[in-house]
Formats: sequence, structure tokens, C-alpha cells
Amino acid sequence: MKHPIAILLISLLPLQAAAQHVQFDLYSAMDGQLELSDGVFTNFWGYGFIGEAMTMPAPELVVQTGDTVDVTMYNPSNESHTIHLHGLDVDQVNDGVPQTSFYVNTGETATYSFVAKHPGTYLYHCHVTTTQHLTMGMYGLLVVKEPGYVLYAGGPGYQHERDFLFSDLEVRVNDDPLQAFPFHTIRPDHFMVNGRSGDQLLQDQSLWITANAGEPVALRLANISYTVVRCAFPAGGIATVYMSDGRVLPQPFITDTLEIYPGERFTVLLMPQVDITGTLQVDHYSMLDGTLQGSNAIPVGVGIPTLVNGPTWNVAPNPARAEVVLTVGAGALVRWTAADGRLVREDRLVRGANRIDVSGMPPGLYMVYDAHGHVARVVVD
Ligand SMILES: [Cu+2]
Repeated sequence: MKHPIAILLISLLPLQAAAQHVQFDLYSAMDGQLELSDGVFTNFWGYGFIGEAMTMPAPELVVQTGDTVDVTMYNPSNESHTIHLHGLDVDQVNDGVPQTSFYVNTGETATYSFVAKHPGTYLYHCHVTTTQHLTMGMYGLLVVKEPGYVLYAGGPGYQHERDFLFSDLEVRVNDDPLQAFPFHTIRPDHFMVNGRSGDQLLQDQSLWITANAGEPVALRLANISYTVVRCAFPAGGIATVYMSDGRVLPQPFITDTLEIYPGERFTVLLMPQVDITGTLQVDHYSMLDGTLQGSNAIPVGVGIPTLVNGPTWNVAPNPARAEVVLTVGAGALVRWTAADGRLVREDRLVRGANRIDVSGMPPGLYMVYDAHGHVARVVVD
């Protein structure tokens, strides 16, 4: 007869074997230059891995459930900073709120330690003069993953994953951080997904949500902006919210929109049932009067190859600016659809190279396809 305790121990073994000690070595800095989507440059402060460039947002820290985690920060910059582990179950000294733990002053190194008890989506950020240091860019995602491509133990599985951190800034403030006073006058004018916005999101395929119909996509969504973020999922995506703020919801729910307030995080599973050419729309609304402040769109493509660049079809350059050359193995009529599915143009191609003027087309993601199953994603910027 099987002993219940023996069964329990065996069932715990894989989790125990996966738990590790994880060490992250970060530094803080205040001399970053950020290029915004409209070509404007401004300043940012942030964190980087030792030996690597500082990034905005800070590097994403990924651990597994059960890991013992040490985050060490060296601060060579001129001001004190901390790392607040937002939403994680830490003791007071490791919480990074300077008044109740400690400051990491210029030239100092400190380590924050915790055990990653609950899988989920978290944040870390500086907690010194928080409004200013946050709007300058001192934040990043921290994700605790359950091993085995499931959202949590006993939870649903996924095949693809994307982690998105929504944030904002006001160029006037970042240009001259001393002007950040008084803080309630900050009016963000740039809105970002993982530090990028607008056309930058179309150009970075690592941010696109791509899958085949029936393949679940885990989305970890976090808002560290000063606005309410409303995410609108593409039709046919079937978005189910499973987790919030580092805990499993008592009852998952299906929705086509999700509001995320500053500091909140959600884990959502997209289960696309049909082919999709669309976007995950990200709208920022004012906390003061509810007006729309800015928007971004993350391309979503389900059931469509990322890019057909094979012996019969070739697209270059991609992204394209004034002209794109479509090289095809046989003459064909091709149709272009915009990200919202609208037919925007047709071109009759001949065998070989076809130069197509795209200078008059609005920037965006387009699907180009013929009647024989050839399809390509073309980005016009
Ligand atoms: Cu700081």
C-alpha cells in the first residue's frame, strides 16, 4: 500500500530540485540617454547589470518559484538609491523603502534578499524621492515563473510568453529633473511599452505576439506609469485573467479589456481560437480627469508566419521606408491589409524583383499576401 507521506514527498521533488540560489548584480546610474519614438532624446536614470549598459526599463529579473534570490546593487552615482521589491513577500530590511530599511549611498553596495514564494508578475524600483526617481526611469519587471510552462502549480499551461511593462514620462521633467518639483505638476507626454512606443513597437519583432491558433500565450502585464492603462485584446484572442499582483485569482475571468492601475500587475492567458492580424491596444488615461493621454499598439499575429523570406518570396528592406522590393517566383496579384484587417492596396507582381513605392503609406504593420498562400509581414516606417 502506498504511504500518503511518501506520495507527498515524491510530488514535491521536482519543485525542490528546481529551486536555486539566484544572484543578480546591478548598478545604478543617472546618465542615460533615451531615444523616444518621435526622435526626441531625453535623460533617464536606471539600473544595468554590472558590465553592461544601463537600460530603460531596467533589466527584467526572472526567477523560479522557490528560488532564494539576492539582488546586489552597487551605486556609483551622485545620489542615494534603493531597490524596492514591489509586491514581493520580503521582510522590512529587504523592502528598499529607505526610511524603514536603508539608503544605498554613493559608492556603497548592498544586497536585497528574498525567497520567491509565489509565481507572478512583480516590479522593482528605486524608492528614494520616489516620484522623481520613478519618472526618471528607475524601474523594471521582476517575474517569478512556475517551472514547466504553467502559470502556477496546477494552473493552465502556455506555449508562448510576453512580458510588458507600461510606463510614461514627461520630456520637460526628464530634460531637467530639478523641474520635477512640485511633483503633482508632472504631466506625462510619452507612453511606453518596455521603454518603446509608436513605430518602435512595430520595428522590434521580439515584442510582437505571435502564435498559431490554439497555442496559449502568457502575457505578464504591469503598469508603472502615472496613468490608468486600459488594454484591449484583439478579437478572437480569448483573454482570460488568471493572476493579479502575485496571487492566483479565486476565479479566473474572460475579458476583452483590462484596466491596470499604477503599480498593479496581471497575468493573462491569450487562447487564440482563430487566425488574428491585429493589435493589443494599450491606452493611457489620466488619473485626474479620465481623458485619453496616449496609446500604443503591440502587433498580434496568429496563424501567420512571422515573415516569409524563402526561395519563392523575399521582402527587402523590412522595415521599409520609401520603397520595398518584393521578389517572387511567379507573377501574382498581391493584396496589402493594415493591422486592423482593412485592404489598403493591391499590386500586380511579375516574376522576379518588383519595386513598390510605399512612401505615401502610413507607418505600420501590413500583411502582404497572394492567392497561393504566400504571405509576408511588411513594416512601413
Ligand atoms: Cu533612485
